[in-house]
Amino acid sequence: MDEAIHLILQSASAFPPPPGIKFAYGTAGFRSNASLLSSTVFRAGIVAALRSLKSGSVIGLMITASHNPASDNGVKVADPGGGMLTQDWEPFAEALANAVNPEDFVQTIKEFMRNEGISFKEACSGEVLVARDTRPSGESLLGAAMRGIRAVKGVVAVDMGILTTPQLHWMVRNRNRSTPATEFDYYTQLSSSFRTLMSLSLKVLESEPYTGDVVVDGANGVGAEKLSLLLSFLEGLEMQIKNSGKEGEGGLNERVGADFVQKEKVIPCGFGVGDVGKRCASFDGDADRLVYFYISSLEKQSIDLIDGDKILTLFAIFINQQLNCLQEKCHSFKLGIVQTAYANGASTNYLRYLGLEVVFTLTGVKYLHEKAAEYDIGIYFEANGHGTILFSEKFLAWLSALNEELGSFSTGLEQLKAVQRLLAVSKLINQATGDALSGCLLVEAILHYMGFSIQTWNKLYQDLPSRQIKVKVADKTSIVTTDAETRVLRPLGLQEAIDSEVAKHSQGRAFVRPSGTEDAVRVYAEALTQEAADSLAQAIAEHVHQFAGLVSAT
Ligand code: G16
Repeated sequence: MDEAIHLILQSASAFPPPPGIKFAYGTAGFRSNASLLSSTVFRAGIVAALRSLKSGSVIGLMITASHNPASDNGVKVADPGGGMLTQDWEPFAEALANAVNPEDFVQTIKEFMRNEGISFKEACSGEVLVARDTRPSGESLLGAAMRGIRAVKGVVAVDMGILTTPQLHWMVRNRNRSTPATEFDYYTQLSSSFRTLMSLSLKVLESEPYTGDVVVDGANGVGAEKLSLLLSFLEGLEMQIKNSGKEGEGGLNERVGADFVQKEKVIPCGFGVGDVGKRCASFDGDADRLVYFYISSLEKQSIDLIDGDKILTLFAIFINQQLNCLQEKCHSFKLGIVQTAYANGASTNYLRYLGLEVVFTLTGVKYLHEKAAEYDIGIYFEANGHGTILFSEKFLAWLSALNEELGSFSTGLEQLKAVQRLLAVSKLINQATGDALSGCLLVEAILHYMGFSIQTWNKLYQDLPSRQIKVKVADKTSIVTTDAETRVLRPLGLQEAIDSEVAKHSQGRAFVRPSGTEDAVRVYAEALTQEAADSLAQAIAEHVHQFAGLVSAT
């Protein structure tokens, strides 16, 4: 053991931690300015390698900062099921990232391995798949990750190249299930299940026709290239891709992409007069978020946003319709909807009006995914466009058996079609994590099935006007929240100030929380009019500033 630890320590000396910086395993792993990250990424490699030894499974390590600016980067670990690193391991990942001297570093690893019962093994006992997005800093950080993984005796590091975050999660899940797991397999599975779903659509005579004519904003990130690869498997499907990151198209996430579109509610760069009237979709920098929009006024540069909540609603209606069709056969299966405090109040009301069970978690896919997995079918989405549909093994086994049973009677039966639609959705939608590519194909298939235009979809319910603001404060950790991040515990007095602002507005709702991916405090406000939501958010941002010390507000 001591010799193996000594080898880790030797490799670590090439990646000294930057002095005076404390790293936190936030909402989605470690994130920071890329120039500060090599030691953290090296150490995250060690964490992933130990996770692989402990679980006896393939683990993923993704180098990305997703929606953050191009100068940032980050790293996160994908667990054997393809989901986020188990939360039990986050304190170890943090302690290791922050160990300043060699003694602390060695002690942290030794103690953790002892507590977890992990021992070093012979060659090829563990395996970590490493991928990165298109950030320029990705290549050198990849080197640090590979060194960190390989420093752990018995673990192999495999460079998977440039991928979207959801593609890596999907591959990890599939490798551990011994199902096809290459990038080629990903496109094959998505395209064939999409084609199946389209072939099972109703013949909608009276509603607006499906045109397949979508314009996609690739955020100048990895999603654009991967989408065009996916489309090469789907001959005949028309999608125009903008902001693909090519020379002259602008920077990663810079006034483009899902985060920009959802927060600012304005037309992203690269879109203009030719896109008026069209159905548009935006991915984020690593293609794990998806929102839709259409241009409402070129003059005002405004859009009508179809956010994660409305994508969730579309999915929920569709799934519920199929389940209703199978009602007499499946009363015991449970459908659950998972949202966060950012969900627009109108979406929650609408989902509950449809009779669906809606529950809430903290912000972060890691929380939503875990909750959704408790249902037979769990649909989760954050308003910012992160989300997917999870199917339990038990439900899928039941569907497969029913497919065989009904298939032996007749092929045209509506119940059989419902079963086959659900099976196709389970293959199309990424079961490991939210995925803009697979989500986009599912949206397209459902719009086609329902005969909905984007405007019809948008009118399912009317969003309550909302506003989000980022406040830069001296120390975001001075804000401590409770009640699923909807109330502030500290600094004392801030919650009372928020309450008194909210009370001034009819249907007002607001909360603040420190971001887990950016150095900022987020303010969310909802009210009856846009002006009221804007002024409520602004007033609360000023209180945050007074209580926590302002650097800037945007
Ligand atoms: C990550 C997480 C999301 C979360 C978002 C913002 O997204 O995966 O679940 O909603 O960060 O988190 P926060 O408000 O704490 O900054 P992404 O797209 O950046 O990976």
